Order: sequence, then structure tokens, then C-alpha cells
Amino acid sequence: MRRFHTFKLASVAVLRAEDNNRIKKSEMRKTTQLRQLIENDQLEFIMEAHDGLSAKIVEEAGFKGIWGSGLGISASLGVRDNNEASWTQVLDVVEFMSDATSIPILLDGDTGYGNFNNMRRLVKKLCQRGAGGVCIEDKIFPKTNSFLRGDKQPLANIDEFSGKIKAGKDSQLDDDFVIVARVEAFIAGWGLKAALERAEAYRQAGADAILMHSKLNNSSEIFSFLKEWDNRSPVVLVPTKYYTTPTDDFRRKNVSLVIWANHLIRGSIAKMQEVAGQIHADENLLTVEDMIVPVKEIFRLQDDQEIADAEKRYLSQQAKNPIKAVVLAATRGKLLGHLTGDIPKTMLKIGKKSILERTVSHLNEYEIKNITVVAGYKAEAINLPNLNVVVNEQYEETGQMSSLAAAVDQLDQSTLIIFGDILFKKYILQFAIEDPEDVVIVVDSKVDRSSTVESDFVVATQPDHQSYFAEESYADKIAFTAADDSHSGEFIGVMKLSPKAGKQAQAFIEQQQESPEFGKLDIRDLIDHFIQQGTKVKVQYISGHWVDVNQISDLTIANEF
Ligand code: SPV
Ligand code: MG
Repeated sequence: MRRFHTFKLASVAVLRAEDNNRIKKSEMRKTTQLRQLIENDQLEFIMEAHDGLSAKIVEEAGFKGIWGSGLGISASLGVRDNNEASWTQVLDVVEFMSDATSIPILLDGDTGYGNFNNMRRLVKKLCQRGAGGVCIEDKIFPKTNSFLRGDKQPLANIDEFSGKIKAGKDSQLDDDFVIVARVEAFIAGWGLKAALERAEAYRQAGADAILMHSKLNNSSEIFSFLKEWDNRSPVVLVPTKYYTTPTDDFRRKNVSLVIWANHLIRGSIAKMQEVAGQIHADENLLTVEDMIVPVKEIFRLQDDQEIADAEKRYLSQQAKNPIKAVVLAATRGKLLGHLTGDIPKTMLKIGKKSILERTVSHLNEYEIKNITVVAGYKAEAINLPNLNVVVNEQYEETGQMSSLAAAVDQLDQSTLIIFGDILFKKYILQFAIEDPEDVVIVVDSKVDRSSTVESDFVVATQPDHQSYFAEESYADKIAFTAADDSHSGEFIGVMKLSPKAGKQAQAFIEQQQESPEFGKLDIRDLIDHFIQQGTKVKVQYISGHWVDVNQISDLTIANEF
């Protein structure tokens, strides 16, 4: 008589109802999934895994459950299947496996890692970490793998082991959690009678299924047990040694679950040995490359795509669209005389650090690490680490746009363009970085309008109201001239371009490069081009806090700065 038959039919009915409601397997609790695998009317299969990756591979292959093999997990950790890995170390592996998959894990819990009390804690922890169930075997802790040394397989006392099963059932936090009792009577050479006695005691103690193990290379022991057992409760088998038995024979004998117990770890060992041996012999990678998966297969299994999608949702604008910087530093700075005999102006030390070092450290503070410096005069003197140095060979006879042209490839992303000879306070970069407009220029409103000194002066839609709430200001005009009342301030040499504005700048450079006048163009001509094109040029005002170093007298101010 199949005593569990009614229960099986009831579960099948539940399954069908759920199928009708199109409830996805993955939405069902893992405990419930495992319970249904064990209790439904068909032969089911679960496959060994020993870490998160192999667990994922088991699920992708189409299996409905995972065997958390004690042998596989211990081997992959490089220890023996003798409880050398602690139970919490095993639990950590189970958690990785569970997190990586949506199908249930039946953990090979060895002997329960101690007495009834250890079993209670194990079951609670497995429920918390998302396992579907645990299988415990009636041996003595620390156990030895069933296929090793038959004389070293002492069996547990039946009552003691039954108490452990009861304790486990009483501790599970989820009604559907599955406890499988594994009978080792055949393994220890105790015969069918002992196997039946033990299986029956464990069934009565509340085990949800009996795993009957055998190390024979045929299924005679197993089939003799199945005959006498007569479907009293679900039976689980591990046909590692009797693998020649046709699977349909298990089906005919109403076996509930077959465990393919160690075939992924064995397969991976074979492959690792082959690949390691080949590379060691060849001292190159040419032969192995076609024997192994490409790196992108690892990324796929790790579900890198999910991070790529999440980055779009969660990362800050700046991280999504990292800003680059281009520092224009080609000029010598002739007015500085012997100070720039061997170095370009940008490498001039102000205090302990050069102008360029200061700019680079400001950029790094804002996580801007992709920095291109356009060198010219004494380019080799620009020797700071982690910089991309490009050279404008015609630095002597050309202007800033020719230098920018040397870094034109960099304008494919948001880019800060910074003059290489200015000292400025760090916060000024933030004004440019955080402004979402396509083109942003930093303009100093503190200008001596009576001076006749010429520079890049800007006429803007709004003067600097020095208020956070003031109306936005945009450049109407920029010219190299002396300042007068029409000017709102001076462009200091810090500009930000969005990827869109960067493309416009690239097009402008490409178009103008043909012209003989290109060498004369400066950054203000690019700004002027934006204005002419109708691209708004946002003005971010500052008031002082920067110095451009042109002549010896500037050095005094710079040193004070
Ligand atoms: C395991 O996979 O660790 C098992 C099955 O316990 S066996 O190794 O066949 O005993
Ligand atoms: Mg085991």
C-alpha cells in the first residue's frame, strides 16, 4: 500500500491549480518546491552543486532542485568529507548557492553536526538562509564518506537519531521544510532487516522521505528495500555506484527522487586538470583558448547585465557619465623668463606643488581621473603619473583651439576644459560639474573695469547678483578686450561641455581645421561659435578665488593664494 499516496495526489492537485493560475515556480517558496518534488507522483531529479556558480549551472540545465553535496562542498573547499569544514562554513556556501538560484537546495547535512540540539540550530539556520530541506544520515559525528572504509562507518543509535529527526521537525521555521533521513545500514554492512527497521523508525519520527544508500555497483540492495518498503513514504536514491541501472527502473519502482550526487565536481576536476596541465606544458594559452569558455560566459553567469541595468537606475549622473578633463598646457609662458627655461608654465611650482599638480589633485577630488594634458613646450617635463599627455607640436605658432584639437577624441563624454596656467579654488570645478547645461563657463565678476588690461571678457544676460536664487545668466558675447561696464566678468579658463556640446565642438574643430585661420583660434572662439549656433552658454559666476600666472608679478599673488 502506498501510504503517502493520498498526500501525493493532494499535492499534485495543488500543483495543477497553481499551474492554472500561472504562478511561476520561482515565486513558490523553495521549501514548497522541494516538498512537491518529493511528494508528487513522478520521478524527479536533483543535481549536485558545491558553490554559487555550479548551483546556477544546475538551474540553467533545467533541474528543479540542487543537492548541496557534502563531498562536493568539502572537495571544492580543499578539505576532506570528514566534517573538516565547520557547519557554519558549509552554511555560508549554502547561502551563496541559494542566493544564486531560484530552485530549492536539499543540503547534505551529514549527521546534523552533533546531537539533537545542533540539529535544531542547523534547521533554523537553513530555513533562514533559504534552503529547501536537509538530509541527515544515521552515522556518528565526525562522519566518513560512505564510499570509504566500510569498517569505519559506525551507525547511530536508532532512538538517538529518531530524536534528532523529531528535534529538526519541531524547529523548522517553515511548514514545508523537508527533512530526509538517510539510512546507512547497507553502507555499514548491516543488511536489509536493519535498513528496514531504521527507515521505519525514522518515518515514524517524522522524516519526510527516506534516502536509502548503497555502495554496491548494482541496485539489488536498493530494490530489495523498495520491495519491502512498499511506498510507505517517499524514497530518495543516490545511484553513484549503481549507475548502470536504467532510470526507468527507478520510475517503475515509484522512487520519488534521484540525486546525481557528485558529477559537476568530478566534471570540473577533469577539466581543471586538463587545462592546468596543458598551460603548464605549453607555457602559452594558444591551445587552451578553444577548450574553455570565454570570459564573457563568466560575466553572463554572474548576471553582469543586471548591474548594467541597475547602474542606469541608481548611479549618480556623474558616475553614469564620468567626466573627463582636458588641460591646455602647451605654452612656455615667455614672460616668466628663466623660470620656464626648462619647463612649461604649467609645471611651475607655486609653493610645494606645480600648477598642474594642483589642478590634477582638484580633479581627483571630484573623482575625475581621466585627464588629458595637451603639452607643447618642453612636453617631456610633464611627467606626473596617470596623465594622458598629447602634444601640440605647433604650440609656438598656434592658439588654444589647435591644442584642443590634439585632444579632440576626448570630447565624446562630458569634459572639463581647463587652462593649464590658472590656480583656482577646488569648489570652482563643482560649479561647472554640477550644472546640467550643455555648455558652462566660469566667469569672475570681480573685475577692475577701469583697467586697460585685455582678457576674455563676457557680456551676459544677467550680472552676478551674488544670490543663489538669482536668475540664470547666459553669455551673449565674449571677446578679447579691456573690460567696461557692459561686461559681467572675465572667463577664467574653466569650461564644461556635455557629450552633446562635445560633439558640436568636434564638428567645429573638424570644419575649422581646414582653414588657414585655425591656428589663431582660442577657446573664446569656440564659446562664440556656441553662441552663434544658438547653443546656450551658461555663466557660473565666481568672485575671485583664482589667479592666472602670466608674469613674474603674478607669482607673488599666486604664492599668497
Ligand atoms: C555527498 O554527495 O556528499 C553524499 C553522497 O553524501 S555520497 O558521497 O554518495 O555518499
Ligand atoms: Mg555526503
